[in-house]
Amino acid sequence: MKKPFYFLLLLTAVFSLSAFTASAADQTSTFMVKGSCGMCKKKIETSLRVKGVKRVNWDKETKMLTVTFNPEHISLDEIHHRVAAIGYDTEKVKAPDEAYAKLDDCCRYDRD
Ligand SMILES: [Cu+2]
Repeated sequence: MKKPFYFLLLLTAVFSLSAFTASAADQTSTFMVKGSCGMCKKKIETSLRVKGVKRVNWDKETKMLTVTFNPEHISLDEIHHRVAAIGYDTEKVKAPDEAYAKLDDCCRYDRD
């Protein structure tokens, strides 16, 4: 009569442990992304609505992007490239000139 109870307890322990390790795999990274307005914020954050990205926030004032992701699904490098692909320079990856040229006037941030 006690056996099934212990088995259930063990099962619960195993499940909660695996849930814990899954979330422990997530990484959070903060880096600079150039941009200017609220529309930039929307576009930058939308470009990262992909599998593996759990949370994303770009701060218009500080130009810092904070992203929480699961490296098993997406790499930090890929995250930089996704943002650069739509016209925004990141700390590591410069946006292609064609993508920058396509930005609306209000989104044209100062480029070095
Ligand atoms: Cu903008």
